[in-house]
Amino acid sequence: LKYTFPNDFWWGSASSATQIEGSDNGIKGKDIWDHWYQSEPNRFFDQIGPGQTSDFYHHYQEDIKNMKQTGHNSFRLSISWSRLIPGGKGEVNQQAVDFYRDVIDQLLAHEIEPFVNLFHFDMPYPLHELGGWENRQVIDAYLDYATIAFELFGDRVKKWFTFNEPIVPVEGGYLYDFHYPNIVDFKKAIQVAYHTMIAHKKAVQYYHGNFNGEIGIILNLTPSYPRSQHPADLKAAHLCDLLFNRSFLDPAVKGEYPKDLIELLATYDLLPQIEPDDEQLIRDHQIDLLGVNYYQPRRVKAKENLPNPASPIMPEWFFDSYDMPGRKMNPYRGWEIYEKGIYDIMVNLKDNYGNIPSFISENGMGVENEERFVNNGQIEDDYRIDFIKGHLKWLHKAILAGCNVKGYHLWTFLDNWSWMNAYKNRYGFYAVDINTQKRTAKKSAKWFAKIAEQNGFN
Ligand code: BGP
Repeated sequence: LKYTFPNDFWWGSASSATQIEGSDNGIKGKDIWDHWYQSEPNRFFDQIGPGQTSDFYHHYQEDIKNMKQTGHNSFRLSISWSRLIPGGKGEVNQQAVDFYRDVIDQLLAHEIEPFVNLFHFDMPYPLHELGGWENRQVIDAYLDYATIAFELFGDRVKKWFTFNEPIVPVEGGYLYDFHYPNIVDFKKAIQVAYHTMIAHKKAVQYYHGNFNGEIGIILNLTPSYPRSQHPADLKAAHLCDLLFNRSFLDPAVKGEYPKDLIELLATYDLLPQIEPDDEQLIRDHQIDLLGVNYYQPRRVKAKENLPNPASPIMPEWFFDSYDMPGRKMNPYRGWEIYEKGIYDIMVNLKDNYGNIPSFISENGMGVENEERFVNNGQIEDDYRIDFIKGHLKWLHKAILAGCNVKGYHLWTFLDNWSWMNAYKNRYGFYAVDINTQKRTAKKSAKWFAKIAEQNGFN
């Protein structure tokens, strides 16, 4: 084979609880998404909510068999905090314990290693009412939840993740308007990001002190490419990288925040409130494993006009985005496709982050109205096969260059509900008819089974 991957390479896919389980199934407390959908359905694409989604809650046995058929040796799920502990803190829901235990056991029985993530955008609503991540007490509630999850499932699960894309609730909820509570307040955004990192560190500290598996974090690393080598463009790309990547990457992997980031925040009076022991906590508890979600890069240039000082401070005060001429776009969803980005990320981790063990924890191609590609009862998603192949070629090149890459997970296994986009963008190896819950393998599922079995492709 032209592209052969290392032995024990992790082939699989990723999911999240809110997006596949169905909030209306089983006993579950409200999270912010249930609340937001119930109070403002018009915000959501086609007014479809998280109530049923792809009903993994009742179909997991079938889905796990299908994962096996699709060549999976690993699969990422998340635990829904508000299913496990419906009030956010306090009583544990035994029905949820039984459900997650059985999901994990079924995965193990099929020789699919469970990668379990604790938080995927789904703050329990009662904790949101206390201020969510703005409130330091919520860190204690998170640590209680993490501890309970480790104790309940830690005998079976050996790969844990504290957060998926922790920058996204910061951006979506406190700067732009695609997550609850959708307010614009840069200072709060920084506090929320900081508290999330403290929660992450406390979970890592507890896990390392009491368990023997590996624990990490999943970050959406978006390379910031400058328009030119002009110093002003380079500076713009650097600031963008500090805010959107290094704000989590550096403390998680190196145990410290970048000095330039601290200076930038200090200049604008944006530094968060900290407590005396935080510095040591951040310094001493590094991750074992880094998940990298990669969809598209950021194209950045120097600001053309100075920001209006009377307007609220935003990341865009420091750089402008631009549409690079000739860039390749996904015609079915509108995001840029730039396969080499995956290589650049991995080389950066090798050169600047101690070559930390890492893997692609999400990469995928969303397609609107994917039914149009049905032929003989199957979605012929050759575009997705090309997309995966293109990225895997660059990942392979990164491995040849010495990068410590352990695996590749597609986003996602089943077509699912996706936050404000609801069911608009389909990403799965399996199509799901949301009325009948019938699952149908796409062409890419069969192709992926083959490359996983061969451990590579030509
Ligand atoms: C990632 C999230 C996933 C998923 C994916 C696709 O950032 O971790 O949860 O939503 O993006 O997003 P979308 O459906 O909006 O295209």
